[in-house]
Amino acid sequence: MPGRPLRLGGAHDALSACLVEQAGFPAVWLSGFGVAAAQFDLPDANLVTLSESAEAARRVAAAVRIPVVVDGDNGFGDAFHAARAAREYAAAGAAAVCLEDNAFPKRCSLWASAPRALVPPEEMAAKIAAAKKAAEPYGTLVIGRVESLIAGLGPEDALARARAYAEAGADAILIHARSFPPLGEIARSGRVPRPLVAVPTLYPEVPFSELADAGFAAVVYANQLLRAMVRAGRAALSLLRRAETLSEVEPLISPLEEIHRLVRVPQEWFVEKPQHGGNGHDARNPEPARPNADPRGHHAARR
Ligand code: SPV
Ligand code: MG
Repeated sequence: MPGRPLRLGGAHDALSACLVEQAGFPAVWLSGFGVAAAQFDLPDANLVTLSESAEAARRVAAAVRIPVVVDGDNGFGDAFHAARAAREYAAAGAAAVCLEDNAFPKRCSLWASAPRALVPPEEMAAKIAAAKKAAEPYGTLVIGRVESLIAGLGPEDALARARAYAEAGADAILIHARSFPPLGEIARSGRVPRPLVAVPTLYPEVPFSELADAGFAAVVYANQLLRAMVRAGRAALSLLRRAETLSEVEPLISPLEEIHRLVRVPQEWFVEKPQHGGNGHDARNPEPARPNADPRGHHAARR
């Protein structure tokens, strides 16, 4: 009987990664799409540099204790670049780095009609091997990501690439897809000799239990938090633009205390002291203290 896949919550910065952690996800996916959109207002097309992306990874890894899986896009070039990227992410504290076989510059997999090209499988296998060698001393895993189904190359190409990347040293294989049937077939075939990862953004109707039954080891919810934040933010801003008092907006926004707690302000600095004789004010907190609050302001260990 297959086990239950690990659910990875997608984040785009340190604060969103904290939300993922506090929601109870066992690991966070640092989304390239999300970092480009949220931190740079850019499309997901290799416009964010390795330094910028590694810095984002460093901030996220410092902010949470759950493992951080960093989306390393296509490794920014050939095997030399992939090795450097893997080392930078590993040094930043990534538990795993995911590298995809899109040619540089990449086009986001979620764009239905964008022109796209994959690097040849042998070249990608060499990139995976180089990344693995660079990441290994840090204990960082490498996920090989196959884009054949996104690029219209079919399940046989996807399977051949998955097996080649596993052979080259990938610890897990992510096969991206527009729809579930061809991917489900590959997963059920049992012919990929590594744990399989799914990103169901484009087949959201497929139940989690079906992904589990097909044998997936992990499922990435890559951008749902970003999209939730955009929708919630727009609703609050729309009201804010018209409101007579700020109080009208309060039901749509988090209490200040919640933000103070998220960034670990010492509780005694923001919880109101009871007035002498008592004024009936209830200074209890709206939610429990952050489980990973560290009095030194940083985390000694993350994994
Ligand atoms: C990301 O979150 O950046 C991903 C998943 O790579 S996707 O955007 O679906 O390609
Ligand atoms: Mg990405």
